[in-house]
Amino acid sequence: MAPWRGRWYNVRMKSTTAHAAFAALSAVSLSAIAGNPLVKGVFTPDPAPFVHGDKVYMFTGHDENDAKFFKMKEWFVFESEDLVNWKSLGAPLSLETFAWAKKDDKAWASQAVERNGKWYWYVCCNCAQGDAIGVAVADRPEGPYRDPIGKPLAVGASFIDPTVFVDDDGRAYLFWGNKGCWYGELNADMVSFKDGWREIPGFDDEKCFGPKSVRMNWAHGKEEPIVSYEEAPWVMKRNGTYYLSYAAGGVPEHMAYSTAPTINGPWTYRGKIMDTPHNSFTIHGGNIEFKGRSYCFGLNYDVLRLQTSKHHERRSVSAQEMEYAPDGTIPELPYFKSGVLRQVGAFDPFRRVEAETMAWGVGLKTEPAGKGSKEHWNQIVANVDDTEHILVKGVDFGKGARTIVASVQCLVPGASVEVRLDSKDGPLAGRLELSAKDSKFAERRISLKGAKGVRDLYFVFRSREPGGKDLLKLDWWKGTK
Ligand code: FUB
Repeated sequence: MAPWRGRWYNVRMKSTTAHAAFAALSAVSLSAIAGNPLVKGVFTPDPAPFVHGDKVYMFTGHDENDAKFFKMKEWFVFESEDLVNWKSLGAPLSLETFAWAKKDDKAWASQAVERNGKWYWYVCCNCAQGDAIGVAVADRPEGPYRDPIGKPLAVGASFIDPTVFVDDDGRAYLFWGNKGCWYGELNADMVSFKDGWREIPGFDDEKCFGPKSVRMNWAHGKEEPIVSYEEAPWVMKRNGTYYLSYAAGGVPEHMAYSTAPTINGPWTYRGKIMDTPHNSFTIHGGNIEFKGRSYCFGLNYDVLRLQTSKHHERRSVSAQEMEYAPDGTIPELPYFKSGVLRQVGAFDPFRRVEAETMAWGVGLKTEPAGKGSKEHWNQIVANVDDTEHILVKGVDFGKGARTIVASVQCLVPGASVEVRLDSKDGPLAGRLELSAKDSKFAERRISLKGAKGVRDLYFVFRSREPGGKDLLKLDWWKGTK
């Protein structure tokens, strides 16, 4: 762990001012956050979105449920066609994938890219020699991933937060670093450097990375200057201009960006993308173009706020649309808020839909379908308690759906699944009662009434007696006409 982490992060978290600010945000209402955060069943920091065909894959870290500071051991993948309903593909990558990685809590930020049919996932973690960048490769975004080189790709102080960029001419580059931004061109194999790496000159230069700020160092009891570039680089290109966005200004961080006419610079500071949010410590973003619109991904703490007003590093990915100004600059965005993300296209219910595809599912867990299964991408929904629900947004039933067939396993006889429309207390379209004879996974048919047009679809789970826990497991569902 780089020394600044211990110094700044720990000290900040003990600050009563910080606690008071977080406490003020404690009352996040459930219904208010149907869009952001994008994933509710698991804490997911450091999003790295990647557009592939008509889907967005999102590679994230994993803040453990009991994390106080960063407690991160694995990385997740999610997939979406509409940016609002996300399917978990599980956690195909962990510190265990890399024999050389220390098995500690530092599975920090990552990014993956597809090239020539292979998926390359760049991560950072600790190794015996210090901070390391590693790479894993797979044939599919959901894995399985393996370490193709059996050693770190790069090792050095503050070597964290890799971001990979493939230019129009096919040349690929890796950028990374905290308090310094290093980069190097990758060979066509994507797992070695062509010519080593170098630091972006003048990373501490205000022209390059923006104004320096001053922060109170609680440990030293005085204000100290903070360099402008902090960490979390993200490289992209638009209309021939290279954009480098990054977390800036020390912690709590804001998001800023610089542009350059070539991948080798010179970089010119262009401004803030997002100001320091009052409830956040880190900010870690990535930008994509999807179906004709531009998006900025990042994180917030809104799922944590449903549980406690105390600050812990339990973060959740969020996103919002952004529009470039005609001159290519990025107007400053407000912090990621609930409900601001528009669904891109309606959801088709007349196909097998994995139950872990959802816009909402607080309290539910997704887990691999088979215990100890290597097919971690085949997830099911578990940990289902009375009144919890799955929301699938903007489902297009067209002229009408007659039934939903669902693969369900009953764990508590008397549990039921209600199919509701528009809200979790909305019109009841159908109900499935479960009994002791349903104790194995099997397809069950739910007759529907009124499921027509584009509606929000809710699966609401109930127990016979109020407050029942761990009622059932749900694998997939499918509408029929
Ligand atoms: O998630 C752990 C670390 O926090 C990341 O590597 C940084 O970018 C910050 O988000």
